[in-house]
Amino acid sequence: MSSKPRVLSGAQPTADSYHLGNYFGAFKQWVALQDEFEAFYFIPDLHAITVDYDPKLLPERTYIAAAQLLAAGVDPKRSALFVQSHVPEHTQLAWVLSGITGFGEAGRMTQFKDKTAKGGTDKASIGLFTYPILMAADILLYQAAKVPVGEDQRQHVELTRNLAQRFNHRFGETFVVPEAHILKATAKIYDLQNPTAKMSGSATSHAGVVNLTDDPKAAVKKIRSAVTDSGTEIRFDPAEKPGISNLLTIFSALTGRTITDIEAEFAGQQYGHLKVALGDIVGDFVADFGSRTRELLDDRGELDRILAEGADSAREVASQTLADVYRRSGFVPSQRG
Ligand code: AQP
Repeated sequence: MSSKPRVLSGAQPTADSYHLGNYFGAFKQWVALQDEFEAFYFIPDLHAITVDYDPKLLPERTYIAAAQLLAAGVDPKRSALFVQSHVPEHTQLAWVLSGITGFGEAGRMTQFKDKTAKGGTDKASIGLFTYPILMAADILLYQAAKVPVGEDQRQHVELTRNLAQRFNHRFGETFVVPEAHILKATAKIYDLQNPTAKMSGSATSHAGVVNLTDDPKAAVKKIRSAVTDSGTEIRFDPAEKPGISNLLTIFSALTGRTITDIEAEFAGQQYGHLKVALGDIVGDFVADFGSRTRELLDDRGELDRILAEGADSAREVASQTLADVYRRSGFVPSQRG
């Protein structure tokens, strides 16, 4: 077993593709952390069923998720890549943690409030309400020191820290208390049509969401039609110019260039010039990403093999943590192993 600290993160298979927000907010960091950490990355299919979903679509979406994570650079030789439902310890630990989570505490999670804002809480599932407890179990099972996520997940990681500390205090030192790892520059990528809302897979319209396997022409069109701000100056100013600032963030993240450098290149030019240049960059990116994803999807046997190996590595760690938790919780050990 590795002596490196551990890192864990997941991304839900709730759409036919991940989007640029997932890529920059999460996946780029996942890939960067693979050397320094023992990495566990997973596809949270159990989380995906907490909202209305089609069970006929879920298997394909799970394979697409796996292929896209590999295409993004998750390396199965260095990281365990697995499907959440293949590791039953996640739900087992979540139940134990639900016993030490306050109802009021769970009720303060803003993502639940956001996700139920439209339909109301009466229509929401209990699963959506307790989702952060399952997420805490996801993280704590692996004794993860760091959790690379976008800004929207900060509060959930904070809850996880509280639960870890509470359990450790009541039952003895059991869990590593994890930290969120959030890259400031790309912590929140915004919807191109509504640049004050986050780019989201469940947006009602995908006109402002660039999916990683969008048809390149469609992606170029989305960038060219992005909502921009009043004025003409191309300057990074999220408060006054959220639309242009979002485009500059994406430009910088895709090219590795600094925002200052990009501002200097476009000094004195119109918004349209920036959009055309960025459209071309995004078009090339999705063309390349899409073809790599399709190639990976063509070999289901290999995807199954990678996911099975990932689940084996995950269970090795998860089963030990759960056994420790059960023992500390006072459960009589099963004699059947
Ligand atoms: N717009 C975003 N900017 C930066 N990071 C983002 N993430 C999501 N949207 C952005 C990060 O991506 C990872 C995976 O997210 P998720 O699939 O678990 O769920 P989510 O945060 O709820 O993402 P979506 O797209 O909004 O999905 P829906 O709407 O379907 O639930 C996380 O690390 C997240 O922070």
